[in-house]
Amino acid sequence: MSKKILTIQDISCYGQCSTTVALPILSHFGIETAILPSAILSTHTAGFKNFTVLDLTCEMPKIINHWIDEGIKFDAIYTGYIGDIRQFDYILECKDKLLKEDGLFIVDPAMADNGKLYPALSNAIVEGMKRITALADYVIPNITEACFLTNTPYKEEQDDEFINGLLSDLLRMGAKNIILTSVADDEESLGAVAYDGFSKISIIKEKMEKSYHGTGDIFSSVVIADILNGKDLKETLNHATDFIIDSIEATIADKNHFYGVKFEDVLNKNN
Ligand code: PXL
Repeated sequence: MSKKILTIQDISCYGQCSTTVALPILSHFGIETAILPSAILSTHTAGFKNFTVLDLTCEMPKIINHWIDEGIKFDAIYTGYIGDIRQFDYILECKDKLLKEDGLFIVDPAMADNGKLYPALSNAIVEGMKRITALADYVIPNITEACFLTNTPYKEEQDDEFINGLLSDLLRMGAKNIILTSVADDEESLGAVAYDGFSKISIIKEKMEKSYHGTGDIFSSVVIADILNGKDLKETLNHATDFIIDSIEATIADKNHFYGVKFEDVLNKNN
């Protein structure tokens, strides 16, 4: 039977990130989706100026209460970009009241990259992300987000001590499984590491010459679909990293396509 997921993140109306990538990917891999939108933006906030934002915090309790009345329950909750700190209480209410007892609470703390918070976000969002990370069955941060979550100074050079420190700090905070992205062995490589406190799985591949916005959301969506479909974690990380590489390859020749990747071409080849 197909699994049912609730994703809580923004709708960036244009720009191929958050909800507009999570839904098609999860559906493609056979997961039934529901959304609790945190905000509606005209575009994402990285690479576009003068974007508009409609905060949807006030609508959240109404939607949640209706679902509670209807007895709706999910196999997983997947949180992404959150623009308002009041929403963390609602996320935790969803976890308490809408998630099945054996359901998975999965946090992608989509808030930062390349050493910096995304433009519209404040440190209060980091504190909220720490709260939900502590309760996560899976947390999927990039290195920058892991640094913010663990109060570790960000640095470009990575070594085992730095990566292991981030993984063990996240585990100590309460996250049960960590999937750390943007991990590299050297300047020519990039990949992800999964850690559950016992074993560490690293999948590091050749780094693409260009990076694109939205690839973190795509990576998380593929990983989450695979986890819900019962795939083994090594296979999952291989699948998700290849999916990103193929999406970048499908995009790179189109110079006008600066805002995201053409993941649709890759979905067509993934059955
Ligand atoms: O891809 C993460 C993301 C999601 N939603 C919005 C964003 C970003 C990253 O900048 O701006 C609105």
